[in-house]
Amino acid sequence: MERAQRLSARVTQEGGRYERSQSREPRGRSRLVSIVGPFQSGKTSLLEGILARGGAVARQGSVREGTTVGDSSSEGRSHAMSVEPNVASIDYFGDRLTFFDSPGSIEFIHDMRYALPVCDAGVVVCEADPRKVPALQVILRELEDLGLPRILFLNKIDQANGGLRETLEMLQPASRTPAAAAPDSGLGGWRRHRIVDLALERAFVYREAAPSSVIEMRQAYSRKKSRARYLMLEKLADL
Ligand SMILES: Nc1nc2c(ncn2[C@@H]2O[C@H](COP(=O)(O)OP(=O)(O)O)[C@@H](O)[C@H]2O)c(=O)[nH]1
Ligand SMILES: [Mg+2]
Repeated sequence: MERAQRLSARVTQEGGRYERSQSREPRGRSRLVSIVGPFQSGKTSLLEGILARGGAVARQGSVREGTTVGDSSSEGRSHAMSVEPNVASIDYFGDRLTFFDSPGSIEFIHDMRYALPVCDAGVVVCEADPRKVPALQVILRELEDLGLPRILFLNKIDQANGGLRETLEMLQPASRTPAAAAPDSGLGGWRRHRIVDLALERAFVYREAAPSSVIEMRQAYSRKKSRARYLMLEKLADL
């Protein structure tokens, strides 16, 4: 209970800072996020998507066409794979988010190891492919051992056969902690979604291939949100 209250005070303080800075100017905090995952899972492509949606590049590049911001060395381009880390930033609601996309090939795992201890979080790009689960496990262990907050980003859903539940079950052995799906993250489910960020107490609308916009939280919804936020913090405090 006490831990939940302390946690609540901390996220409220952080949330206040967000609310005061909803512009895209970089005047909030800096966060370093590592993009990791098995070889060829789509890390550099994800970085490209983030840069395009975050307004850092006008047009999203493609690994196949050799037009990405990352992998721009001649060696990277000729192999169509990362041979060194790619680092790039976007400004997101007043915070500067810097992404560190490390090569997934096992020969380059040291690049990931050097960076992880100074990262704030990890995005683990994975595929619904059972052959990639052992490699995913190796990478997740590194993050787990450092206690780094992590989210799985399920990529190549255009090639996936099973549903979300089967995919989670298939990926679960790679993670020591239970993997949970973000609500309504089934195909197409996000398209017109309003999302409530319980931790930072703000609501926004997800728009396909465009920056999200912050919206006002309706009064009626606000009470429900307070309850859900309290339950979430209680749960987190028990972990
Ligand atoms: N079908 C499909 N291919 C993808 C997707 N994302 C990336 N790729 C392809 O997968 C290959 C590896 O992508 P890349 O971003 O270099 O992976 P990385 O090694 O993890 O950085 C490239 O040929 C991409 O075009 C996706 O969502 N679907
Ligand atoms: Mg890459």
